[in-house]
Order: sequence, then structure tokens, then C-alpha cells
Amino acid sequence: MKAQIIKAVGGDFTVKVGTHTSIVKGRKKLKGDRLLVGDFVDVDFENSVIESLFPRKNMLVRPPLANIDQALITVAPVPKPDFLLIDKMLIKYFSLDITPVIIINKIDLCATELVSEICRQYKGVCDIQMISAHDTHQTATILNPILSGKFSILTGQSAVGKTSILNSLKPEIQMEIGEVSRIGRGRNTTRHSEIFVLENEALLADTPGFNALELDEFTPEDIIDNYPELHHFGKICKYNNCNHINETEADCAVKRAVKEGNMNAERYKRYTMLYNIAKEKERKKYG
Ligand SMILES: Nc1nc2c(ncn2[C@@H]2O[C@H](COP(=O)(O)OP(=O)(O)OP(=O)(O)O)[C@@H](O)[C@H]2O)c(=O)[nH]1
Ligand SMILES: [Mg+2]
Ligand SMILES: [Zn+2]
Repeated sequence: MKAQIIKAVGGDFTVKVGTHTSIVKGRKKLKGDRLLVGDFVDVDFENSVIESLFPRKNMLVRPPLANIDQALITVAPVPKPDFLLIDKMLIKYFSLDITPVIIINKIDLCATELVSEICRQYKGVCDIQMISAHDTHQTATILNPILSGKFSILTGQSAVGKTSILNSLKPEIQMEIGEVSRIGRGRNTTRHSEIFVLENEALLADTPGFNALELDEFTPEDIIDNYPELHHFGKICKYNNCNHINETEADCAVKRAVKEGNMNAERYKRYTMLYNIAKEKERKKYG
């Protein structure tokens, strides 16, 4: 029977079918395929053993998770957001067919500046929501409809409140939360992966925070492909293979959109940076 792995501890896998969960083992022949939390598997429930693995829609390596539908990119007024990091996350999730949603958390702190900044830069790129994880009612009202029926992950910088959001949505679990360190960076409290089942078949996993992300495997074309604004304006560019950097505003629709305020200039500037880094990497690799 088809089931989904929602937790893995040692060789024990917790699998879910509908509202039913049970703990099973993996067949020895599956050793070659490492089973991940999020994997769909065929389970022989009589013998409590996983028989086979279904193909994955996508997977993350750190933390190891499979078949993710949606990423809640969490930001907060403290620690201060790193916009380049947000852009890199967006590129990565778009490339994996994971729908990103920016969650502005800690709006009980002074967040108006951050809210307008995020809206200015990311409106039209992805959905943006505002919550305070300390307000459980508000968090549930806003997030439950977004999470319904999908497997989502909480992701983002350390100490933005990812675990607090999970705790707010599922008060009975109360995972350990960390303090924001004095330099505002946090200290990575969350370490293991497990999927929590919320109302309306919503699946949610917390992930450890990070403060850096490398897009090592991304080519310059991948960077372009996973920047939605470039898709939009790039389609009407005069040049077929325009990188939207070298041509003039008269010819490049993207540059024109930036000049006319239709594409955010900071997003564009960071695009050129990421494109050039990927280009340089390609040059070094292929001479
Ligand atoms: N004022 C305020 N503080 C919050 C809110 N949400 C979380 N915090 C605080 O932010 C700190 C970090 O919270 P965590 O939930 O551990 O953050 P995290 O993103 O899971 O951190 P890592 O697991 O280290 O990546 C804690 O001190 C929380 O109490 C909020 O909505 N408002
Ligand atoms: Mg955490
Ligand atoms: Zn162009």
C-alpha cells in the first residue's frame, strides 16, 4: 500500500496512510536507495516492511527531505534579513518546483519598514504573508489555508522563528526554540527532520536555519530561468539569448522594466551579481 514517510529514526520509519500512522522497517534490498522523510513508498503492512520507493518529485540534501510542495521562506525584523540569501532561496526553490511563500514573522516587533521593503521587492515574485508566531490564533488563521493539502517546509535564516511558527500551529509538540544571540544571528536550535501533520492534510517540516547558501550547481541560464521577472520581461526582449545585462535599455525589455520601475532595481542588481558569479564559475570550469 502506498504510504509516505514522515519520520526516520535509525532504521525505523514512521509512515502515514490517510490519518493512520505506523512504524515499519526498510527491506534490505532498498539499502542502495536511501529512504528520506517525505518519500512515497510501497509498504507491506502485514510484515511491517517497506517494499519499494516511488519516484521523487524533488529532494533537498540538507536537511534530507523529499517531495516538497511549498517553502515558507521566513524572515523577521530581527535578525535582519539578507536579501541576497532570499533571492538565492527563491532560485533554488523555483528550480526544484517548490512554491515559495515569504512569511514575515515577528510583526509584533517594529516591522513596518521590513514589510514595505519586502512588498516592494517581492510583490509579483511570490506570495507574501505577515504573522507573529506568538499569536497562535493569527498564525493559524493565516497559515492553515496556505498549508492545506500540501507538504511545506519552514526555511530561512537562523532565529527568524521557524520553530516558533510550528509550535504555534501544533501546540502539543513544543519543539525547542532558541534565543536570538546578541549579534542577532541565532544559534541553530533545530537539527532533526520530521513531518508534522496539521489540519486539512497539511504536512509541515521545520528545518535548521542557515546564514549562507551556495548555488554551486547553477549555470547562468539556470539563474535566468528561476528569476520570474526575467521570464516575464525577457519574453519581449529583442534578443533571443539576452542575458539582460549587456544590451542597452533601448533593446533589452528587462533593463527597460527596471528603468521604468516595473522590475525592482535591487532584485535586478542582485540578479546581475548572481549571473556573473555563475558565469565566472562556468568559465573556470570549461576554460
Ligand atoms: N517578538 C517575537 N519573537 C519571536 C516570534 N517568533 C519567534 N520569536 C523568538 O525568536 C527566537 C528564535 O525563535 P526560533 O523559533 O527558535 O527560531 P528558528 O528560526 O527556529 O531558529 P533556528 O532553528 O536556530 O534556525 C526565540 O527567542 C523566539 O521566542 C514572534 O512572532 N515575535
Ligand atoms: Mg528552529
Ligand atoms: Zn534582455
